[in-house]
Amino acid sequence: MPHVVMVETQPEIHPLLDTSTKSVRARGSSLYSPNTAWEVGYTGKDIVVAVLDTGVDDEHEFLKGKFIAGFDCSGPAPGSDREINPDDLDGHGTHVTSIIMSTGGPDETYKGVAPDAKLVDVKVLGDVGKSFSGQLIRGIEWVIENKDKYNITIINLSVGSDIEDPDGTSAPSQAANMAVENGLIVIAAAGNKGPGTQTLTAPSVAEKAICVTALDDMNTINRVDDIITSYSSRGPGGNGAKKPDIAAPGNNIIGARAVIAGNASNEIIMMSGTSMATPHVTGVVALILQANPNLSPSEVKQNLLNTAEDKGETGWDVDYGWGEVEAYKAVASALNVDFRDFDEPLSTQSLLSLEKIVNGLISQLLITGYEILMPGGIITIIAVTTVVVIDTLVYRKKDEFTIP
Ligand SMILES: [Ca+2]
Ligand SMILES: [Ca+2]
Ligand SMILES: [Ca+2]
Ligand SMILES: [Ca+2]
Repeated sequence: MPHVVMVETQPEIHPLLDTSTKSVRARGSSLYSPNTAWEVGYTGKDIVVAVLDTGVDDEHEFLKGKFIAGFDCSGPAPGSDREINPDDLDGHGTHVTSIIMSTGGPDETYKGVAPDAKLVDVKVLGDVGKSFSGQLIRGIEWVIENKDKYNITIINLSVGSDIEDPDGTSAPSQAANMAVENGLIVIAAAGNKGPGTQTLTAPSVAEKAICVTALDDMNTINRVDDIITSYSSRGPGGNGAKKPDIAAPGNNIIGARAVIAGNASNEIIMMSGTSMATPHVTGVVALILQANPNLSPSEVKQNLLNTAEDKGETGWDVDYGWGEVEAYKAVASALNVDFRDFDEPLSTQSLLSLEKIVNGLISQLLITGYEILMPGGIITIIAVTTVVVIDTLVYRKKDEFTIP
């Protein structure tokens, strides 16, 4: 069987996890608040993610209380699979997991995208960071077998194979498709074989997986300057298939640092790669599932792609897929609310729409942070129950309006 390789490059300097979680509009920020997923109440609460990787040092301060179950199929001997809590002697899996669900420790700086999500720790990669695709497949099979027992809904694959698999028909890709057919959402790293085209790796090329390329967020929260990294693998898939699916920050991301052969504490480390981009998308999927647990894997995928922000060439392209992941829009779409982007001041014509969308609790939260100027005073919107529509009603984003 061909080797499975970690998709990770050497770190450079700069951006932080606390920037990238803001860039994807999960965490609140000076730029995007109050229009972020956390601020409308979605933090991935109790969504269970299986991380198939090098194991996870879940005793790390950022990951305490996350562990639900574990499985180790990384051993060399047949029949050595064990249901245990695997140790991470490499560091890759611990870092990846922190991007998904870190609580950030006491000062909460390095929170993951879905800080209330839970972990199933599936070790498919040996401690030297390489293993066989057979073990990856075994890990996927174990998750399928145990998904109901542990309530697993998502698989994060920041691992890839170096096998040629343009059509997504290799054994790992088939296993990824099988997981989706069994109701799981599979998010997989595109690989770090760019910048050439047709460099995607298995199983990210699997038709039903969500294939993620890596962006550099340029150490700014603003998404405008986010750009594809040179190393990120590019599409298309075989026969021009529209792969990758989506892009996310993955360059110079700070996350939890594992301790080799021991218990991790609270240290951090920077890593880069599509391995680090993938868990950003996984975290957003956890937010989506909390918002609407009834969505099927294909509906979640469609939701992600529909709400991604187009980058590069107009429409789908080989670098960004359908664009950069957007947590706030994805959550709003999952809630099926009459979404509008409140970045811009609302016009008077918007009032009827506003009246409509404040009818639901979640919709009310979507407009938190605005103020309505009315004859006789200003109403700060915290949780609206009724909005009276009158011609003279003016509203504004809180703290961004100067009264003449
Ligand atoms: Ca562990
Ligand atoms: Ca360890
Ligand atoms: Ca940026
Ligand atoms: Ca595009």
